[in-house]
Amino acid sequence: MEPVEAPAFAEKNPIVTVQQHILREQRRFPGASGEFSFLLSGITLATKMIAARVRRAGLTDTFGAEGGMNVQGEVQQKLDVYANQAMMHCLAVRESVAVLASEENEQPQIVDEGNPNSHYVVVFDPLDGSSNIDVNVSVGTTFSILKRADGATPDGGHEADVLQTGAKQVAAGYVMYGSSVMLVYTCGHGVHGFTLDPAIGAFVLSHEYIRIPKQGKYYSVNESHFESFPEPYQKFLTRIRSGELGQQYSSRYIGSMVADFHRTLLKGGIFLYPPTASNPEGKLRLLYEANPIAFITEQAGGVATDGEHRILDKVPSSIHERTSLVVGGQVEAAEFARCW
Ligand code: AHM
Ligand code: MG
Repeated sequence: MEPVEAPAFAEKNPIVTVQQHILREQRRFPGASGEFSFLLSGITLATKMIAARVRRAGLTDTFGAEGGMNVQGEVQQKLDVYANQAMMHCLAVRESVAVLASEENEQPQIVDEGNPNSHYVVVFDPLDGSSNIDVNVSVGTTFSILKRADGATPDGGHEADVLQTGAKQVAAGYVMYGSSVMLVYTCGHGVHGFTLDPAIGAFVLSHEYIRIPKQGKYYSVNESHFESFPEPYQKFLTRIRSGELGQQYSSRYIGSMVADFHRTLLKGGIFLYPPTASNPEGKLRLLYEANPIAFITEQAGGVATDGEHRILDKVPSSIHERTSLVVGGQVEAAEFARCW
């Protein structure tokens, strides 16, 4: 084998880590200081810590419930607690972070009280789908990054900082702890995916400029609630099952939003969590589940609504507010809209 010069090797085998990618993205913004990439490195560090724990879950007595309830009255899983602590810790030490809000905390947390250099608000679900942990099913972390709201003060303006529409997100993403660990994010310039290379401990660019296919083969919904779905959802599901969209669709439902969405993003189709009898507003949370997914969906060329309205335009009134969610490719979304 011919010896390869170092620069030539780098050109032929360009490894781009998520940090390099963010720095590259940042150059688009004149005056960017690097603080945003440092913030993102808090998320990559925390999610690598979570990934390591998830991988060893059965070995380290971290399966099962912690015993406590979170703010929504659900039993907290041990890994939920760990994931929340990892995210809170890794982000709180980033100077640029002003406010942190988590599914696991009732109130947003103010970081580094009053620091004028803190511009960012990070809202996240540290471990979504955690009821799946005990059976080794994929789970994920979702996050949404906002700039502090105009006029918000360091001493108590934090509700206004968090309660912004999804259209104001400056970046959003998720990490999926699946057969491999993947980070998918957008800063508003396309959607990019990075796979964690366990050999080097870095997220490496593996999916650049992801586009959701115009039409896919799968629909994804918890059909056990079919009878209580509003009529347009029933009509749509009946049509999609009967081949009226010009092809036979298959059903796929994991019950872990990040995993169900990730498949929809890469393979196309539609994911729905409609209002149901037990969750008349929908089950998923607007700020840290629906908003990041909607931002990614739109950046990938898809459509994200609550059934009737664009998710990113919804004005939140509380931090843990729930919403219905319909995300998918252009063909499925157009057909869904026709069912109203
Ligand atoms: P969680 O935040 O308590 O983990 O719940 C959210 C999860 C989503 O990941 C998933 O889409 C949904 O709950 C599944 O709900 P269901 O079991 O009602 O289908
Ligand atoms: Mg959740």
